[in-house]
Formats: sequence, structure tokens, C-alpha cells
Amino acid sequence: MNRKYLKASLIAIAVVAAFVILHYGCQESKNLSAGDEAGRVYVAPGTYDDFYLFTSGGFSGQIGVYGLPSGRLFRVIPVFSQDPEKAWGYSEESKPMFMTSYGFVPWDDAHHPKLSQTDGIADGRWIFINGNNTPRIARVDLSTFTTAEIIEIPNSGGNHGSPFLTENTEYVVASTRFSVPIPNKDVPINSYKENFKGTISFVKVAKDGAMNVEFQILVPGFDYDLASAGKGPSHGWAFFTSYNTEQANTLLEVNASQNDKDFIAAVNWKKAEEYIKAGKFKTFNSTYFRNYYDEKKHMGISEKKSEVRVLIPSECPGLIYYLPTPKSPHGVDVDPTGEYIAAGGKLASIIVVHSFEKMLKAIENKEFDTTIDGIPVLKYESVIGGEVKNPGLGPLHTEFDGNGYGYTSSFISSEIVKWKIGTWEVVDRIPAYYSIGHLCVPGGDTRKPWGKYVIALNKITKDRYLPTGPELTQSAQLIDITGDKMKLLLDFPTIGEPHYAQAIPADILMKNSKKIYPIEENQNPYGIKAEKDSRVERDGNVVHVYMSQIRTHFAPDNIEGIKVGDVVYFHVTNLEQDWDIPHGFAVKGLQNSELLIMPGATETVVWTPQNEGVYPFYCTDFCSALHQEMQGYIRVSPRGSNVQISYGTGK
Ligand code: RUQ
Ligand code: CUA
Repeated sequence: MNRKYLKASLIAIAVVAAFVILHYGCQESKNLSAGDEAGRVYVAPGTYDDFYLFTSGGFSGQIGVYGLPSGRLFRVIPVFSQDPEKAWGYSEESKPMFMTSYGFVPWDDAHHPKLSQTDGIADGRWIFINGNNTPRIARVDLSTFTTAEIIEIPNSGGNHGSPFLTENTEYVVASTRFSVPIPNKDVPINSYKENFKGTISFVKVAKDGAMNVEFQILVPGFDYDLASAGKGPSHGWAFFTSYNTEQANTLLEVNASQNDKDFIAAVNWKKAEEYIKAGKFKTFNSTYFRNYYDEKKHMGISEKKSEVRVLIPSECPGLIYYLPTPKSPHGVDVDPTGEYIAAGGKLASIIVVHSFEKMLKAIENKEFDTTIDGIPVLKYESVIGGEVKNPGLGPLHTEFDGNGYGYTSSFISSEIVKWKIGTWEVVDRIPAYYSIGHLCVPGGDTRKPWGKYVIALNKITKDRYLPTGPELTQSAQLIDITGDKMKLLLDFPTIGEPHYAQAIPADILMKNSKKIYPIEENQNPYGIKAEKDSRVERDGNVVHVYMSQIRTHFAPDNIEGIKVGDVVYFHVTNLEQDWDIPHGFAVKGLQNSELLIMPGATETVVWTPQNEGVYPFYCTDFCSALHQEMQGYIRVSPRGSNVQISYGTGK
């Protein structure tokens, strides 16, 4: 046996062994004996050991994917922000995903991941997340862990209260945090009370996941903060917290903390559907974009929209009611039975829990305090189901365990408080290190929580981890809730600022995980199906390189006839049909990110060489023992040179 070959084989064996250890040694232990058949079948609490945890990346614009109970980071899914690791927002195919009415927007602030549901139970098809700054909602496909769609929300000043969804994923909602003139126009800021409005949007989700802004409701100019849809008996309703009912436009820390109570807006969306059907809407001319990724074409496609239907509450009786809620409420969370609506008041000294049944009675009996812009304000005493006393300072968000308890995060006193639904007594509390914002119980927002853990999502970690300069990591804490007393199990740092998070049993997602894209289904107009189709074509000063990759070479790997001033498109198809064999692509001096191409996919990057010379290109992802051999050269000649296009591999 030739020595070089022997050496290569030994390296290959070592690499394969290392990969096996890396891949399988670090997985959450599998629990395939849980007995579930399909993702949508509910299995009782405690049956599952392992979960995927999806955390918002906050101002990183991404989603972090962790394993539970290990707390280990598996993946960062790029959503609203460019990610050079995966060429998200850099490749020609993914750029359309960032189109908005403001042009190409490569960043956002993502707060609330939300798993799709069927019958009020997370089903593992998709996870949605909001873009707060340039109002958008994204849908991530959980078979590929990639962003499949991003829709812009028109007539919104900032999409914070989003994308909470109804129990069969009929709608994801979007409420505007900042009120603005709608439609937007040039007015003095101190004309706030007269000119500024909020909107609550219902975005329809089709069977295949496609989103459409079905209708919006024009509401008074408060700040609409968070949302939660009804379930079971309250299915058909959705609830939105608001603050700044004072309608202040400056120094809100003082001016928006005057009123003793603000509101939860209760929207009857089934009624809204009737009004839409009956044509009781106004059509606003509003420009916004819907972008989706065509999985067969391996390409993002942008659609421009120009109209949206808007309902005006004063013209639609019964559409929306206000529930008085103390004091600058933040989170609103409906319990698993659908009867109780818990509100976290940032400045409140109790957790207020409204009763859905009492709300319906109060509406029937017209127990109103007043009416604001056609929206009846219900009497507090008529809708209140209970008050949790001594819940800690600054209660924000509540999740449920399915055993009759609520868990509320309290930011200022930095703790989780466990309380009993019905008696409203606090039964346990545990400190969080430090300053918890959201919290997450697996399935804790659904009709049938999986329970087992509560995860604290903390804003501040002073003295908890090694310092990392002026900014310290944010963190999550895993807490066991199977006993009477909550027990801290684990701390782990998070990527980006975790706002909300969602967890789902690993089994539900694992069996749907896509391994490859079948090459025969690749419909990318610049894709190729076999190495023999690889080629280089000149069209004026534009050059298209149709390139293939397979372990461990490019075709072509020698290219000549490129000239300074050319615009070179590398259309790179990864011909592999094996799981976990992406190849990368980068060329020296590329003013862009690498490409990272999945098996069976095609991606494109543009290069404009500025100087003559010879430029190496190579595979950036360690793909086999001979990964370092996966390289090539491009010769760039001066402008006006008569070197003809030529290319090849192995000649
Ligand atoms: S928030 S810490 Cu952006 Cu959901 Cu409450
Ligand atoms: Cu292909 Cu490394």
C-alpha cells in the first residue's frame, strides 16, 4: 500500500471516530420509548426526559437552540439578522428574506419564540418569532431549523406583543408597542393624543404555514405590550396588555405610571372574522413585504403587498373590550383550562387574574365603567377571578405546570413565585440569579403542559460567571418543579438576551428532522444535478460559475479568463446526499461571507475581483480527511485581456 494513501486512510479513520464521538457523545440521551406516535399526540407530563429549548436571541435577532436538561447550545438559527456562518443574508438566495418597505433590513430585535399548536398543544411544525424594531414575524421550519418566512406588519410602530398564537395556529398576533400616526404622517410629537394610534394585527397562517395579514384593528394610542390567545372555552378570544393609557409622549417612566390601572384588551377574533365577511372593514393602502424561502428552488422570494383590511372598534360592537388591570401590566398569560387570564403588573403589588366566565357575564350585563373610542371598559370587580398577594416585586410573566399551579417571574425581587390556581396562595418561591424576565415551562403556555422544569431567563449575571469585559453574559437557569419545592439544577449562559423561550420534547422534533435535500428535486435555476454539468459562462462582464462540490473536490477547480471588473456569480451546488455533509465556499478577497451549502442545495455568492492575479478558493467546512485538499484557483487577467474562459478539474 502506498504510504500517502495509508496516511490518508489513518487520518480518515481518526476523523470519522472523532466525528462519531462529537456527534453522538454530546447528544441529549434519547428517549424513544416514550410511546408517542406522532408529534401531535400528547403524552402525559413526566414521560419525557429530554427537550429542545428555543430561546430568543433578543437584540442578536436570532434563536438559540439548547438541549435540556444539559443546557448545551446546539445551534443558532439565523432569523432577522445576517449570519456570516451560514451566509444568511449574504448569499443571493437569502437576501430577499430581508426585504421590507424600508428596503433591505439585516437586523432586528427578536423577543418571543412561539411553537405552532394543534388543539392547544405544541405540534413541532414551526416556531414563530417577532421582530420588534422593523415590525415583522418570522416562521422557522423545525424540520430544517431554518427560517422559512418573514412577513412585515404594516401600520405598526414596533412589534413587541407578538407572535402569540391561537390554539390551532389559525392566527399569530401582532400588537404595536409604540403608537404612531396611522397611516404615518408628519405631525408634531406633542399632538400624540389626537394623532397617535395603535394596531392589533391578526396574521393568518395557512395549512402550509404561509402567513397573510388578514386584518388589523385600529385601537387607542396606548403601548400594546404582550399578548396571549384564549384556549378551550376562551378559544376565539385573544388578550393584549397595554400600558401608557396616560398617552404620554415623553418621560414615560413618570408620565406613564400615573394611572392606577391600565388595560388588557380582550379581542373577540371570531367576531372580527364575521365583520370582515360582512365587509365592515376599511381598506388601507399600506406597503409591506412577505418573504418566503422556496425549499425546492433553494431561494428566498419577496412579494410586495399594498393593502390591508382594518376594523374600527366604534363601528364593530362586541369586537373588543378593556379589562382594567393594575399597574402598567406587562405579560398576560391564559391558564391551561382557558378560564384564567393572569397579568403581570410591572409596578403592581399583586398578580391580577381575570376570569373569562365573569368577563362574558359582565359583557352580557353591560357592566361598563366607561367607553373609550367605542371600546367598553369593563368594571374591575366584575371581571376579577382572583388576586395573588405577595407575589414578589415587579411580576412580569406566568407559565403553568398543568397540575394547578402558576409560576410567575418577578424582576425586581429576582425570583420565581409558585402559586395555586383557585386559592391564589403563594406556595413556594425560589431566587433567580439575577433579575428574571420571562420564564418557560415546557408546554407551560398550552392546554396540556409537559411540566418537569421551569427555566428562568435572566437579564443580569453579575458575579455568576467569569467577567467578559463591560458586558456580561445573560443566562438561563434550569429548575426542577416535580416536587413541592422548586430545586435549582443548573445555570447556563445564553446567546443574546433571552426574552421568552419555548421547550418541546425532543422526540417530537427528532423524527421530523430533515437529513438532506434530494438533489433530483433541486429546482434552483442555477443549480446543477451532476458534476458533468459544471461550467463557466460569460455574458458581457457578468460571469456565471456553475460549480459542484463532492468529497473532496470542486468542479471546476481551475478557472481562467476572468477579468478585472467582472461580476462573478458562484452558483455552488453540494451534490452530497449524506446527512451532515455540508461544504463551504470562500474565495480570497471575497467582500462577503462564505457559503455553507447543505447536501443537495445550491447557493450563490457574488465576487468582483479588483486586481489581476491568481486567487485561491476552498471549502470552509471540515468535510472529510481530505478537506484540506478541497481547493482551487481562479486566474484574473487585466481588463481588456484576451484570455478566454476556460475551466476544468483534473486536467
Ligand atoms: S419582554 S421580560 Cu420583550 Cu417579552 Cu417581558
Ligand atoms: Cu468540503 Cu471541506
